[in-house]
Amino acid sequence: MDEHQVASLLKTSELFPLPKGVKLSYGTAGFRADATVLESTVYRVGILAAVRSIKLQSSAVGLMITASHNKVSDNGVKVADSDGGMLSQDWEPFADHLANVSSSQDLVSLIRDFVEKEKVPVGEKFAEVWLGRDTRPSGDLLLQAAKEGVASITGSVMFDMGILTTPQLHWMVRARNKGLNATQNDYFEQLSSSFRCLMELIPSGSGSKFDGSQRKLLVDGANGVGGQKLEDLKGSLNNLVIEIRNTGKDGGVLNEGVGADFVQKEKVVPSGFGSMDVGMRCVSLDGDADRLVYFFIPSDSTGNIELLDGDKILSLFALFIKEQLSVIDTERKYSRLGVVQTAYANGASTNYLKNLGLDVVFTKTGVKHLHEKAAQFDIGIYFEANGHGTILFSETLLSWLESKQKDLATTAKGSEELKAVSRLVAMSKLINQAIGDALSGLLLVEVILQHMGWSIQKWNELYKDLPSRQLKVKVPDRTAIVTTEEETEALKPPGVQEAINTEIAKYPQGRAFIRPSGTEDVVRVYAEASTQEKADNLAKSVAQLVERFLGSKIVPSES
Ligand code: 16G
Ligand code: MG
Repeated sequence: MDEHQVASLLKTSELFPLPKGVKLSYGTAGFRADATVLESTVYRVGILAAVRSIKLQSSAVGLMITASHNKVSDNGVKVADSDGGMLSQDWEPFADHLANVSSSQDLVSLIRDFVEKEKVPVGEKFAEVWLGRDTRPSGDLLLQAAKEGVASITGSVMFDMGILTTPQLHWMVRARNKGLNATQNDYFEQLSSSFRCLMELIPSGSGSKFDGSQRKLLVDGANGVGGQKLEDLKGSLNNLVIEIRNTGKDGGVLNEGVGADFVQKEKVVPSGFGSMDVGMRCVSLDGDADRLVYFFIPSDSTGNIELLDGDKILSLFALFIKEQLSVIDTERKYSRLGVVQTAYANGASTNYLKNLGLDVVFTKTGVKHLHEKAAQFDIGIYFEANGHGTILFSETLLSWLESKQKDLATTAKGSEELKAVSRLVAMSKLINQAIGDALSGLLLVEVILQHMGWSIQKWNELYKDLPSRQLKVKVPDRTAIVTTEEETEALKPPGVQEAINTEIAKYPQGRAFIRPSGTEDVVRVYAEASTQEKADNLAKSVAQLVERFLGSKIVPSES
């Protein structure tokens, strides 16, 4: 780093002092804090994104200011790596140091040491950073801070893409680095054209089962960005009527009583929905539209819903893909299909998937872990129960499919084989290959339901969820809990797992685990059992064990 670079960093960092007492961690998916204390962090993430881009030979890197599922004053910032995925995990410690170093001098030394150690050619190559932001008023100020950070690295180029869903920015970064068109219009065009293509491939018998009202989908936009973007996209979709509520434009508050996180955790009807919607197919997005869950209101509802979570979406996708593969690759020579879940996956879903004959593997919580595992298959489907997930197609499989499609188009026009291949190719374009994406996810669900000729109730019957309960426990030090890689068992503190096992053994179909949260200062407890009452009791006794072993208190308001 030359003098000019050092001077630039010293000058700009003075503008963004770190507020006293703030300690942040990149955590599972970026920095999160109240918008009022996040400016200096966002400025520093601007620096991080620029340095990362230079390290990757000036590939585009994304910086996203997000409004995921947290309350309206909370904000988040994260980096999209050059492949469109999450920031490479080996850069997370640098991100942590960068966010927490206090003086400008220390900040500069930290960057200088890192750049030297990692041999990042700062000053020789330029950086390219793509910026996206959420819908909140705080986004403006935070975006300015991000721009200052990027600009403080000599020779940086940046593209401000405005208000976006998080997956849109990830998609754009991926497309840009593949040399493809990467604007919002290109994103919409890819989604709508692959959706239309899949619609055209629906067997005539099933499609016709979808009468007028079945074509209607009610969307809960969490008062975030997703509903607004879907509003822009819906005009170019055929055979689907989309009614969007909670767009945030009618004064509703982001994530307050609405959205995927609320619906999945509380299992109650979100604001804006009610008795007039009984039986209708509904979907909830989260605030930055990187997750989705479906639900319907049963006729005897007293505020409760029937939830179709990430596991059920995954199961629908798996079934559809398996059906297509059975037509084109009977011996499964070319297409290893795998499913990735976490410990939070409902046991009934895992059984269902295994009974389909699928390879089911588990990783720890967090998109980056699931994504990495899914990429090891030819087709890897990953979903967390909370609605984060997508389907990854390997390059090898895609080129095999594309050449097969070409051959069949001349030799076997109109054949079932050609249709199956074409469906898979269109699917790989519809579903976001960079990260889970509520918009592309819901379009795929919709087209598959029409393909099957299924109502949401019929889809829900694939399997019946085992009753479950989640609790959180506030502890003095959540790092005292160390778990196995898949988070299903606690290795530390000594004795806690044995005590948990004793509790589990008391319940038919009992399953429970504890893990430290990666996003909040709590320990999470998950329990499953044959009835809701039993799942509640098991969760409670495991939470009490956490309390006993770690000297803590169960947070009264459960989530
Ligand atoms: C973040 C993760 C999500 C994970 C959740 C767990 C991404 C994009 N998001 O929201 O995958 O399920 O954290 O939170 O990676 P927890 O550690 O507090 O339970
Ligand atoms: Mg989110």
